[in-house]
Amino acid sequence: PNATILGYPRIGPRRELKRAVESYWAGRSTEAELESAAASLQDATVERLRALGLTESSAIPADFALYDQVLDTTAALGALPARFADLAGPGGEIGLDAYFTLARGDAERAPLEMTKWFDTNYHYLVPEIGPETSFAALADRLAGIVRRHRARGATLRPVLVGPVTYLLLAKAADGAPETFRPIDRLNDVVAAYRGVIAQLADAGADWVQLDEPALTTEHGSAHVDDAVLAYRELADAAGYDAGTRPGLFVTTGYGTAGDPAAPGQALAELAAAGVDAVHADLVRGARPGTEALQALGDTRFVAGIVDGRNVWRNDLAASADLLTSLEADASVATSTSLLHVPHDVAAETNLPSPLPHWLAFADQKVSEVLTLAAGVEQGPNRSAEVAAQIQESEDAKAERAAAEGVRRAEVRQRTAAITTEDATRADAADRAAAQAERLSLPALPTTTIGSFPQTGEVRKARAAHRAGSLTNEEYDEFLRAEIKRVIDLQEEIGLDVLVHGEPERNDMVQYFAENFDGFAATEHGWVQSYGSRCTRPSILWGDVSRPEAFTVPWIEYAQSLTQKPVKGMLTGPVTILAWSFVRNDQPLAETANQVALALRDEVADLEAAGIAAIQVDEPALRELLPLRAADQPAYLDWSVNAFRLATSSVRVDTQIHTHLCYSEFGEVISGIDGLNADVTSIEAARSKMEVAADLQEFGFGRGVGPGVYDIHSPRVPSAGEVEELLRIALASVGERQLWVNPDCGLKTRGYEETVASLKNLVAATASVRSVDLAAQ
Ligand code: THG
Ligand code: ZN
Repeated sequence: PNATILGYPRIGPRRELKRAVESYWAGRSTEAELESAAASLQDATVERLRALGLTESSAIPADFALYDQVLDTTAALGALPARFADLAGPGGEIGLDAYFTLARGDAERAPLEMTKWFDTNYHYLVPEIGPETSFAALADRLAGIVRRHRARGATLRPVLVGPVTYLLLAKAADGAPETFRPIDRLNDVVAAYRGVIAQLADAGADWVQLDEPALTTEHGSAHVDDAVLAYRELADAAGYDAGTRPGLFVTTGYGTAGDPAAPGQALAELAAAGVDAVHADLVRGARPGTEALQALGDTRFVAGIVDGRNVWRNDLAASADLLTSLEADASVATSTSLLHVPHDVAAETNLPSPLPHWLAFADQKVSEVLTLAAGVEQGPNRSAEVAAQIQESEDAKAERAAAEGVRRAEVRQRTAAITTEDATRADAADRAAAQAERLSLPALPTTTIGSFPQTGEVRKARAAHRAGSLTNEEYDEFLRAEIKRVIDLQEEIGLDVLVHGEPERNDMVQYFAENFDGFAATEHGWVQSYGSRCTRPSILWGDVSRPEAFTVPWIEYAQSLTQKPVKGMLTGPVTILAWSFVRNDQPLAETANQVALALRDEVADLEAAGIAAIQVDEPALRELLPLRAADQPAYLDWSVNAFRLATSSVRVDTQIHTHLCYSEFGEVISGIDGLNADVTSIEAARSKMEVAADLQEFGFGRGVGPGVYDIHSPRVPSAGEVEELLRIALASVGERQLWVNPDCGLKTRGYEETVASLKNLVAATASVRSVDLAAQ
């Protein structure tokens, strides 16, 4: 087709899929009811996309995972890890319940590991591949979807994760030899893909889309040769019944495939291997060279020019110029799947005007793709309709550039005046000494990350307040009672540094966006984060500032209830950017500095209110790390500096804490060190405290709290287990450096397991203090 999208939001305009799936999990609906709800949503999606103009055959992707597209590919290949072998159906197939067990685990087994999808806030389920993993062509579900829509008059284009990306995203199964790499299984997996493609052809697919975004990463770009081997094999007509091989469409979203110094070369190689259409991301990736485009021959070039990851209206005039400059016969598409954006701007009735005019969510992006494709086809003699669309995009751009709030002199003056001094604190040793005196904490201080369980009661009160049935005063009173309960509970458990529990916050980023100028919140702008879980990212559209202190009253109140220190709790600038839709009209570094200064104001007010410890979380520091090593130092420079800018105004005896999630923190350890926090808590329990050795090797000098229990599971760790982890940590981290805390916030946990776990944490610490530390 001349115009297409790589994928569309799956969750539904009113999160229909989330509701259907969660209701099935809860036993409130049957498998047939779930399938019927999923089918209705698919039908509505196909109807919507046709109404928007995607009417050509195969223009609509069949991308309808119930949980995750990588898990769907695992299912289509029957690649069941040995630890789940009993779940296989009689033909080796992965049925619906097996599929959800892989995603969510069961009483005996942890689920497949979940990890970030490239540099996005989407998370996929990691395939576990070993030398013995069996692969087969088991794409009945996807084939059934294609067949059902064929019967309804639509030929869809089924989507799979491509074989090279599938294996590069996999991890080696437990027990695989040390030297084994999942990509070693390429030949076997390709054989199964051939079978899958044949099944899809049999169901009526003319085209199959194979996503190969891993080719755009630092590591994956070294595997273009593997991709060429794989696609030569997949494209070979001899493997299929005569005339039945569908067109193969390979996409490379998120960056530049292969060698970034020779953009387009990898695409030309894939074309030479027999791939029928190749896609490049022209938003994040480099424009393919003219020679490479010419070398494509009969292979269709698909220009991914409409951003699949932001919410801004496309600059159609600039895009049309770029498409013209390619001097090639290109189809037009999105840069990535539209999975990362909400459905429809038109559903938003409360956005401040004129913001909606500047925005494009998934449905608007479909129209943009169609306009650009029509423009390409028409060449210099544009139709009045295309010309009008381009004019409207120009008008919106001009309106946005001049709009009140987009550029505010007082904010600009402040960022322009930032000095190195502003991001510099006193010597770490002086800070440690002053803070020890002010806080007088025991050795191995115990604390938590910040949030306490968000009970149904808390959520109900928030909803009632939003709906207006709970007055501001009543809501305030409720929150204070909740804070008092959490403080009393921590006193009783015997923790050393307390938190207020964050009952007033919905999401740790949304709450800040709501209290800063320059952000807008959507009503229906949900985006899938993993499985049925969604977030509603705020839109950072203007210059950012903080009109008034907003966390201070809660923290001050909490501190008034106890003699022990209560931590002030803030979300860091990088995480606020990573989990919002950020303006695209200036460098991210500039926006980060504005957010940092807004936070700096809150930090100053917390300190002035007498708060002695302030935590600024940066769980997403690793998330925005560029996919290419060459781009990473510049990123770490501005991101780390923004954190320091937010936190460096404080006195020598005010203790700055930070928290980072995710275990792959080794990749950014120098960045973490650069944050220059006095205390850093990190995830560590699941990796059996391996991070302690990393910290020692790096020479990490300040306070550190490697998590001693995994909050992602309701399991209560015994005091003995926690003691053991603390002893491992003490072997690498000095006793004056070590803090004791769980892996992450407790928001998603229940009270019962939380209290039991924290009591064990405190008991274990007491025992290590009296046995190990006293012995020295
Ligand atoms: N906030 C935001 N992004 C995130 C996280 C977060 N990304 C990474 C990490 N945490 C894991 N992601 C999630 C995303 C959503 C939820 C939990 C973890 C979640 N969502 C509720 C749901 O879908 O039912 C809705 C929450 C709400 O009402 O706001 O529980 O913490 N931005
Ligand atoms: Zn965390």
